[in-house]
Amino acid sequence: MAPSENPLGKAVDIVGSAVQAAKTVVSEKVAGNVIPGVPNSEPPSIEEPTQPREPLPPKPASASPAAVSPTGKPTGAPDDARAQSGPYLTTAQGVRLYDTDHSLKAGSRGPTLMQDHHFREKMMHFDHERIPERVVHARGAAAHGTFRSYGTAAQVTCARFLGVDVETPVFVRFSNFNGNRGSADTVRDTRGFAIKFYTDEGNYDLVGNNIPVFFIQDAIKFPDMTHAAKPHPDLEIPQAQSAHDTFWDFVSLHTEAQHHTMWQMSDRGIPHSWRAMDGFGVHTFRLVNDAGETTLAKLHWKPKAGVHSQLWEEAQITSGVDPDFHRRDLANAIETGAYPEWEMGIQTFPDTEEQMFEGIDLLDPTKLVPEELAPVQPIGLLRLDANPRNYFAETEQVAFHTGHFVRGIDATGDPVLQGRLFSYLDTQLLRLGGPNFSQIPINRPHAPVNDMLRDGWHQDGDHPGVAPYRPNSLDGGNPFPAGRDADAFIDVPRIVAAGPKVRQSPASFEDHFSQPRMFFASLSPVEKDHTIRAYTFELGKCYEQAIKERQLQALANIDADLCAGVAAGLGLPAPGPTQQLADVQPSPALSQVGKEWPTTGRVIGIVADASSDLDSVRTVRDAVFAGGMIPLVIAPQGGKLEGGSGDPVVVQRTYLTARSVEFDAIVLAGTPAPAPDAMASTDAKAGAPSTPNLDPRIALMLSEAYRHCKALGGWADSADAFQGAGCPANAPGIVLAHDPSAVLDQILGLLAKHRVWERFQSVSS
Ligand code: HDE
Repeated sequence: MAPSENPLGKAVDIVGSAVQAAKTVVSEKVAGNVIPGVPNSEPPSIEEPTQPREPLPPKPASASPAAVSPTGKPTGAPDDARAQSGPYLTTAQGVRLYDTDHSLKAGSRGPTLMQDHHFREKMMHFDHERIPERVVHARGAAAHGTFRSYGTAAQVTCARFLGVDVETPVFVRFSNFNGNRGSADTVRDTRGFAIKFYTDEGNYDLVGNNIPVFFIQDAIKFPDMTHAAKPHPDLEIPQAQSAHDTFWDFVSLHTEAQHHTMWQMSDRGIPHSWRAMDGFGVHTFRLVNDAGETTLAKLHWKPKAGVHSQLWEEAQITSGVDPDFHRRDLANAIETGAYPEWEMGIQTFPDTEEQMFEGIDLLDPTKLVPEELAPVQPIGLLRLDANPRNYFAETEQVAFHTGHFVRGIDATGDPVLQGRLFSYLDTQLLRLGGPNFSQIPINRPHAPVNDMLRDGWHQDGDHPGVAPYRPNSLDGGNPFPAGRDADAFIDVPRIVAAGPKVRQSPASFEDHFSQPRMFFASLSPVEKDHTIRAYTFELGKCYEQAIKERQLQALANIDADLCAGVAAGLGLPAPGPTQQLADVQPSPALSQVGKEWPTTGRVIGIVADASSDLDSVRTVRDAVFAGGMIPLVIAPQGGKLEGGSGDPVVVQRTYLTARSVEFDAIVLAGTPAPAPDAMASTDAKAGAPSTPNLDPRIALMLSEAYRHCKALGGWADSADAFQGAGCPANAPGIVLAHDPSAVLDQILGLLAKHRVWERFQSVSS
């Protein structure tokens, strides 16, 4: 394969521009011999550097916000204009300093002098380094990229960024709804999927989730819902989990939450990675075309990698072994050039007075429209290709707002969307310290801004003119309102039905059970098993019987088998339904099992030691890399394995640092004998002692990967390893052959289906 065709092309392209040391790193990476994730663009020296030099260049796979002014003008400034500059340590005022290790004291034994301006400034800044974390979606990470539109939505919207072949820069932040900023990535939760499009008509934010419905039907319930999901207020436990009494107390009473809760209990609540996760705008939006015609639409993101989840045990292990699993996965994929991609799609509906489609109320955010009734039409491709250079400046300070629309896209009366239109601006005032957050570099529009907004905390603009008001003559009348011909935003003049002022929802919002019933009926048997287990686990962690019984009643109104399965696990009787169960058609599109997807970007562990045939290891490693995947060599110790006819093989994980959860598939170059540091009887990670000729940590790794239905394989004498780990060699998804390339071929076939589900019999039907 020519370098330019390599799916990891970026790693190849950057060789020319990086500094010499980074070149070494990249070219080794091209050979598949180095892993992504090194901290900087240049390896450090062992001795502390003493020669003054400019700051190191950033890592090639990262980018910073565009060089535009606070009012959207391109500044032409270099990419690193906002970075630290100069070889010398200075104060914030640019004054060079000769020492930052000692405060200024009256003699070496003190006391410290009040006049120490450097100490005062350093401490003052440190004391104010934190800003309030997001009240929800605090845990997250982000990447830069591009959205290229196909033009297929141009008939229904005049939004220019959705025209034919228009390319728009984006910044995308993924998040967990529930946990604090420091919580683990892989907990059971709803994931945020928020996108800022820097369009040439102004910024458009699409602030969505990986679940197409929401817990509530009215924004006024959001504080209640959030308080219930968060840790209990007395002891602040449990962190980042819904398996506790207050959550189930609320959702079992507030039954409109049942549909969202069901998605969260399904495999969708534990995505394998953000790049294998759907995104949904949730609400119905109103699109407007150039002729002023309107269409209602739901917005979707479909990952090219397919939707893929962790198993529950895998997620729990990952939370401990690598709490940063999702953010690391995203950054590593980008760094290796396996750029994550999603196709954007729309479901469209006629903008009728009732705003209903096939009996589904389009303003009810607890309802989805099955794809079989309204197909998702692809309208563009999102690709993420650069990591942030500074987490705080970009990921923490990015401010999304559901009201950041561009012309051609407008709100509907969905009561949750209406409330969000207030909340997102309000929250930025506290988090980002005032009304000028849109001037923070990551939030700056790339379109000209002339807003007559003035002053306030952190004002970064330097506005000339004397008349920031309209009408004026002193500034020559500037700025002028734009007419329709000058692409002004369109407020759709929709008739608002007259009626009494009331606090109530429409009658159509009262059905809380038919769609969760449809969702459960659409799952494959293995997905049903997982969902039943998840409910059983979560309710099993509640202390109050009344709450369990109440939730069982809600499940009885959804599906008898689901209710019976959970009740059996809880040791409680399964109640019968209290209302007529709806007659529902399954929607096969809701299941994530049974399809095939590209294997690009998947991680394959290769276990080898000094006794292995290293040429076979090189062959497999290079083939994995050439296929756009990430090979990681796992050996007894770090360093390199020498032997055979090629370069030494770089070891990326050791038996001690590796854990099965990191790999989508594992292959063995033989049976790895116990390494010198193996402590079968005392090392908690070692698991139960197995056969004497197998390292116990590899035994644990294989048995976990086996239970998690991962593709496994090996050559040479690796059959012994599987036997020693208790994995039947003839089980589905264990590939044993003499030819390593043949093993890999079969492994890739299995990987395309994500998991070897047929390894175990499902309980559900
Ligand atoms: Fe949010 N939500 N939300 N939300 N939401 C926030 O805004 C809110 C809702 C979502 O990466 C906050 O800047 C209310 C639905 C994401 O920065 C806050 C209601 C959906 C993110 C807020 C909702 C979301 C947020 C907290 C009910 C899916 C993270 C910090 C009316 C369609 C964005 C912030 C990021 C963040 C309020 C409901 C998704 C407090 C009041 C429905 C992905 O303003």
